[in-house]
Amino acid sequence: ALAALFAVALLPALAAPASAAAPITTSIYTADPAALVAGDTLYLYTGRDEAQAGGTNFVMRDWHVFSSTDGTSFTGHGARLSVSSFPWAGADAWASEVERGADGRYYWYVSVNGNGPGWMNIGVAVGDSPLGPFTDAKGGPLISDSTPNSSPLNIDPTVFTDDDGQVYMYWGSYYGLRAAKLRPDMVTLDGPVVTPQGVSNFWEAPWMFKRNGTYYLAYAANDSGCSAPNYACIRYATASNPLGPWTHRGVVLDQVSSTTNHPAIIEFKGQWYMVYHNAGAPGGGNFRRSVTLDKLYWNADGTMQKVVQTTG
Ligand code: FUB
Repeated sequence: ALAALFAVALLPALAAPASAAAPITTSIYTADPAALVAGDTLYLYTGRDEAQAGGTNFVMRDWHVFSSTDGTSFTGHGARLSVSSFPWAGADAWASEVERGADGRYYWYVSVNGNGPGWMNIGVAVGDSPLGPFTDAKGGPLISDSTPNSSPLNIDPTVFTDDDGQVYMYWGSYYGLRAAKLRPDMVTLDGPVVTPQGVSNFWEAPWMFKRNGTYYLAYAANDSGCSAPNYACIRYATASNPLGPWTHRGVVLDQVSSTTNHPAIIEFKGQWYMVYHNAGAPGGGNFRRSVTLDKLYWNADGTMQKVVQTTG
């Protein structure tokens, strides 16, 4: 259903990027990036688009890892997690994110279709290194349709650890952003699911981070103020508390050549990056997307400059 919503639209000339940044790989189609810095390495965790040319829906079975030591060239490490890693799941390896726990292990939160417990769920796997191997950490969904106050669509987890060690997770779609604290075990909710306030036109794909004491939440929006019908731009909001209330700050990435988009914003070796996806690779499309990245720059007042999409 989500795919159908995004299936057809034309880019208006005004909002279309002049060119698309180079993909991190052209060996496979990749989507929904999450970024993690560990040591001197930038890791990107992505989904894989396997739709045939002209396909009209997502075909996504596993999640892949890429790494870079310079923020420019990436090494592929193959599929490190798949739908079959979760015995309770059945399909749809949608957006994910990896967070390091206080125990030094790496927790990979995923959107995945349940084989019984709900449509889309949040699952979590764990591994001892950024490359895994990863195994199901909970034996069932962390979030499902039966979770009190769950989102209308339980997808797109972003997990953030504050300076005091408290871990938060945000997720959702169809304008249903949700958030909850996680216990130090990284796999159990710590308190109720809440609905953050003040996040204008939230659609999906939240990405949470903190800079200079301010909390930032970037996300895909698809309102007419920033994108053509059925396309997305990336808006962002700031807050002085991790659960809000949030203040909308504007568009940080205009719409791209794919209907969906999904941000990861990270500092690596002193340079900030916007990691996202588009349909720019050869043979690409709305269901054959490619992850790419561009440099992101800050204004003195803590707002983000709109990302310039380059030719890479
Ligand atoms: O890739 C499948 C879904 O499309 C993701 O979960 C959303 O963020 C959007 O990119």
